[in-house]
Amino acid sequence: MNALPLIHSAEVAAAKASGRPVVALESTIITHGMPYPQNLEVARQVEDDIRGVGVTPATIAVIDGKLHIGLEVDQLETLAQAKGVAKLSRADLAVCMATGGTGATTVAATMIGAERAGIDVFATGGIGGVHRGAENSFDISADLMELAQTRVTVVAAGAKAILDVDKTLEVLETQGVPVIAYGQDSFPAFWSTTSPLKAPLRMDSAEEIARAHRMRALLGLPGGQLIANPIPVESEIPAHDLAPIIAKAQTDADAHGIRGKAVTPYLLQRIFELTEGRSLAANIALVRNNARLAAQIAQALSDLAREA
Ligand code: PSU
Ligand code: MN
Repeated sequence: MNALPLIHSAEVAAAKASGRPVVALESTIITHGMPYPQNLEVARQVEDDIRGVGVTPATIAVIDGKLHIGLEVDQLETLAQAKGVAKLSRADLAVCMATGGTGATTVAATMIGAERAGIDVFATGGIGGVHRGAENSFDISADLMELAQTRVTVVAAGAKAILDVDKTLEVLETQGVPVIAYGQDSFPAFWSTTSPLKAPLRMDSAEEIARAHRMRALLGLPGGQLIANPIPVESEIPAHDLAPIIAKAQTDADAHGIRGKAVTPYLLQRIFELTEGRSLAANIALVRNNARLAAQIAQALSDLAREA
């Protein structure tokens, strides 16, 4: 076993063979981010949104020890219904694969898979970040350090208010990660188009973002870019509606002693329950919006490569 056990779906293999652009998608959002059956519907819809731009989607996951770049229809269905699937970040990926396990990839692990498969762009909902109270818990997502070392452009809707957004931006700055708001100055706040914080950088087109991605590579800089794409305004939920719900979810997590990698899935699940699905509709809208932008960036990168 000297080769990395990496399997492309038929669709991704065909796209790569003919040099067509591919966008990576994570699988933790399916197994730990949304309830069944909406998770499956959304996963399929998001793949179709990418195909609608003429780009190929590659949902990434580990199945029976193999790193899958793109899932077949039955594999996606099985994963969406599976219970107790492992959540894999940078720390867990190799152990899961070496032991023949099955797991869903977080932003960090999906970036690693995408880079190994030669995929430059990845769409998700929200990234992990610095949790509230991190000065005591030290709970800082490995996603932030991954953005600093793995060369993938990640499109997300900013950071959820379950995180300390100020501290998350500070860590990204320290790590040298470009945080680029798309089409506005404000750093978007996941369910809301804007936050009180200004994003460090702004770009207004997929082409500019593609050029910046390429320029980082030409400079020999490791690491990716975080594109903060605001939720479509018609789908947003005002921050003040969610603030008490997030506070309650956090109190419940503390009361139940939720720690480590269980924290983010617990908070997401609790917020779905407490909003009775309202957060889910917004979540779906923003993930689809991110998928479309990611596909445009992947297309622009592919056009740039052809020019050069
Ligand atoms: N934030 C969301 N939705 C998600 C996640 C985060 O709004 O689904 C998932 C992503 O897979 C992300 C992971 O990479 O949680 C972060 O987990 P942790 O905080 O344990 O690093
Ligand atoms: Mn954590």
